[in-house]
Amino acid sequence: MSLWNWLSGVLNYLGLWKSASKLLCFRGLDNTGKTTLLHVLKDDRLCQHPPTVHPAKVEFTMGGISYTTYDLPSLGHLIAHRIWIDYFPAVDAIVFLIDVSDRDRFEESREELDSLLAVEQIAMAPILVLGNKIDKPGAASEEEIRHVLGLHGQTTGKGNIPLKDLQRRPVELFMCSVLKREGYGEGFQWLTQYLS
Ligand SMILES: Nc1nc2c(ncn2[C@@H]2O[C@H](COP(=O)(O)OP(=O)(O)OP(=O)(O)O)[C@@H](O)[C@H]2O)c(=O)[nH]1
Ligand SMILES: [Mg+2]
Repeated sequence: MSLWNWLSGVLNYLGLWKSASKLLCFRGLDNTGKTTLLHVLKDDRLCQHPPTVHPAKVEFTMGGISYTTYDLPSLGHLIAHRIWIDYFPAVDAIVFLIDVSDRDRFEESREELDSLLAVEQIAMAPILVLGNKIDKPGAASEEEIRHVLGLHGQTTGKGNIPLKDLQRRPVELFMCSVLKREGYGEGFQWLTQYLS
C-alpha cells in the first residue's frame, strides 16, 4: 500500500477526507462474477446471487477511495450501452470481467470488450480487465486470455506508469478468483494510479 493510500485511508476513517466518489462502469457477459465481486468489495461477503434482474446502485470504499457503480442486468451489450450512455461522460474507469473457464463464450466476450473500447465518450477511461475464475479446472492462462481478447500490444503494463508516459488509455489484464479472493486487489491497485 502506498503512503498516499494509507494516509487517505486514515483520513477517510476519521471522516476528515471527503474525496468525490469515482464512477466505475462494470461490464462483461452474464455469469462472469460481477455481482459476486461487487458484494465482496462492498460488504466483504462472498455469497451466491441469482442472475441480476434489477439494476442496483452499489457504493464501496477501497484504499481510501469511494466508488459508485451500477450492477446492471446483462441484456446484451447494446442495451447495456444504452443504460450506461447517460453516465459515459462521467465514467472514471471501466472494469471488464471475463470468465476464463468458459471457452465457448470467449468470442462473445471479445465482441463485448471491442464494443466497449469503441465508445468515443470514454476513449481515455482506463480499463481494468479481470480474468475471473482461475480456480476452475481448465481455466485459460493469462497468455491465452490476452490472445482471445486481442490484448497483445494493447495493454500498458502492470507497474506504476504515469499517464503522461503512456500517452494513451491505460489497459491491463489481471487474472483473479473472486471465489478465492485472489488477484483483483492487485488490479484495483493498478487502477487507482489513474484515478486522480
Ligand atoms: N469458481 C468460481 N466461480 C465464481 C467466481 N466468481 C463468481 N463465480 C460464480 O459465477 C456465477 C455467476 O456469478 P455472478 O456474480 O452472479 O455473475 P454476474 O456477472 O453478476 O451474472 P449476471 O448477473 O447474470 O450478469 C456464480 O455461481 C458465482 O458463484 C470465481 O472466482 N470462481
Ligand atoms: Mg449479476
